[in-house]
Amino acid sequence: MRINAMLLGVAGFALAVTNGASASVNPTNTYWSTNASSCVVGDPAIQNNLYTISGGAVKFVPGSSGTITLYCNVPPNNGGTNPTKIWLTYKDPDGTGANNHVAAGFVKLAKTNGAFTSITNASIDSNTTNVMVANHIANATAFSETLDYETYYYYVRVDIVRSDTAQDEIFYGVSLELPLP
Ligand SMILES: [Ca+2]
Repeated sequence: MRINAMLLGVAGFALAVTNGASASVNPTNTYWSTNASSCVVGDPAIQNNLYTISGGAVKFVPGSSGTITLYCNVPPNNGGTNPTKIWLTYKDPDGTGANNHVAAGFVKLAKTNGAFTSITNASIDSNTTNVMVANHIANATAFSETLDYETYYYYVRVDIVRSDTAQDEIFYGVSLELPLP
């Protein structure tokens, strides 16, 4: 029993080393990422019981409509290269139709006074493509932002908007990338 425990310990260590090695193979594409349910939901969606979580993704409670806003913290990534792409994994069953969509934008707040700035070219919207199944999109034009955590807080805002309750759009996750993965 004691030997088995020792062997398991060795196996666990070997696995950790393997994971560490594989993680370092391609370390530069993703600056930051999160699954949907790890973001904080804005209170209108909470007060109106609009959202539900399934498998780490966020979507509307059946029959409900409106806007679910999520705020996803982007903490400092020491050693990370400045990202240029925002990448969204989602489902928008009416494609370019305007009744339903998922949108994301990269935002910064000044540490001195909370002044809000949407970072130029760092917004994406599922209505720009007619794919109606689970999909991913990224901004076509690279954004240029030298991340400065001494001066700003950073986050990604995601809006899941639904007016047609027959459509079941989903927000799975979002990331900041360099270059386009
Ligand atoms: Ca749509």
